[in-house]
Amino acid sequence: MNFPRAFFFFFACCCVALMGATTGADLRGASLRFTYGNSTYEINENLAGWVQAKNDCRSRGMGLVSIESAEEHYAILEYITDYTGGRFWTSGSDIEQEGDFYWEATGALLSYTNWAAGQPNNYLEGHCVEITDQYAYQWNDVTCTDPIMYICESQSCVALH
Ligand SMILES: [Ca+2]
Ligand SMILES: [Ca+2]
Repeated sequence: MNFPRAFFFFFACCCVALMGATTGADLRGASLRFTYGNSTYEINENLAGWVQAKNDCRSRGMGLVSIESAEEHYAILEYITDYTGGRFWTSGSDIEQEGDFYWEATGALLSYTNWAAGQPNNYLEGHCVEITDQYAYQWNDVTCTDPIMYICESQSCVALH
């Protein structure tokens, strides 16, 4: 794919996502919205399993959050550490191949990680990645059906060029 085509592809995908985000004004359970860099985030206090959470983000033109840098991780932490005992889904999962964690929302393997000590440990078939107060808001792989809060993310077109 040459550059202009690649650019158009990403631009088009991104703008579709953005349109979804701006026209889907339904903020069911979206308790807090904030931006960092070129992304908009919504913290949802609804408790949902990972698949349901993913679908809820998608219904609003977003995806579960994908965390690509320490800067992004700590930007998000500024907003979630108020939730004492809080647990939050990310889009991270190794549901397809045990041990190969990827961001479901982007399709990319995890590059930056912030696993809690001893994680991921696949305890109780943990295939989905949460950020949890239990481990000082570091990452943990847990059972995907656990009903917990979740963070949606959408990227603006500016992010990709
Ligand atoms: Ca991100
Ligand atoms: Ca675990």
